[in-house]
Amino acid sequence: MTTVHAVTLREIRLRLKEPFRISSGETWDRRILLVAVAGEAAGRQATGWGECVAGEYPSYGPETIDTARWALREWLVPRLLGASFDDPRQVFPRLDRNLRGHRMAKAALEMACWELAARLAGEPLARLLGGERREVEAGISLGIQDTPAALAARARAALERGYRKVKVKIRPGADREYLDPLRRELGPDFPLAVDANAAYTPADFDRLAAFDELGLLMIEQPLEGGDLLRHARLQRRMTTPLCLDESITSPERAADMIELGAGRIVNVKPGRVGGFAQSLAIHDLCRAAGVPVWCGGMLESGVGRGHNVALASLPGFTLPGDLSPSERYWERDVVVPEWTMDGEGMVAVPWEAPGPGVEVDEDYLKEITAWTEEL
Ligand code: OSB
Ligand code: MG
Repeated sequence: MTTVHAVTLREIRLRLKEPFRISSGETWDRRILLVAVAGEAAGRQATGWGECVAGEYPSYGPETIDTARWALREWLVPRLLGASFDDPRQVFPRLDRNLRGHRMAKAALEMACWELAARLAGEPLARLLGGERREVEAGISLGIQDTPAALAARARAALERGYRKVKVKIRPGADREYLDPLRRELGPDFPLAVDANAAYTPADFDRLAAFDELGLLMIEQPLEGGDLLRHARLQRRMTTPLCLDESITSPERAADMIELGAGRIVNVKPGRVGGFAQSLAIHDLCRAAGVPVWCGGMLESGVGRGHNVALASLPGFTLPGDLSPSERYWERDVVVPEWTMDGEGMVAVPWEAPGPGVEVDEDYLKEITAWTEEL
């Protein structure tokens, strides 16, 4: 049994190596909310870390780092302080009962509890989650570039670095003019995906349907997150699989997607769905239905990346994840060792050390901390 003694919220500032542009806006200086949960089991003490994936503005989803801080301090952390659990699966229901939304805030706390439980048990996080793979395939997510030639050059460099998939951000006005030359650059067979972050509407259906000519691995979230009906209509017109990201906020939404035919692939981001228990439920139901899943990213620091890598080691994660190594994002990451990728686009899943297999560099963290709050 694990007992939670204290929770510390902390905001760090971490500048990306370069701005990341998607249809709804640009990010450069990341404000990242970290959660540290201190607890004990059988007389042993440990700390589990969690990372909240909410951004600064409510453009990807309704939460922000500031709403997450509020929700954690006022409602979520009080539900766990002094409480005990036998299994980290019990944490999400406790956070979710009569408390709607705020899934990114819930996820940060819940995943910290899983990490805590793994550290206290001396087990790798991947094993606690039911993972099997020793290494996971990585893809790169490329932001919208200034010119098609710049995008083609970035994609070629990624292919040469070993990445197993290239995903490019698109929006109306920056799609085919970028994608046609890109497909020629990468050749017809290289796994190429696009992500619109909900920038299209049914008025664009003819244009989107013609994307079938590009031989894409998938089209991620072309329409509004809440709009499963129109995704289903678009999917019926296309052979390219649609993949849903923003739409899938719970296992129930994943089941709806499958039943409605609103998509054929799910991007699982544990931070978006409320944590690991919810992610495992989505993984299990998609696997039972023969729907492939893969692990998405939210420009996480090494803390969140460790959780994503552990999750991606589950057997249903059959497509390369947005799991770039630390060097793709940061001059210096907050964990030791940093996350690396080999020349074949594989990221090793830590199976030797307890927890995520990396340690937070607390001295560096202090240097980049904007505030902390101990609860
Ligand atoms: O839609 O997958 C997305 C980053 C921020 C917000 C939304 C998304 C993304 C990414 C980044 O695609 C993937 C990564 O972390 O490398
Ligand atoms: Mg996406």
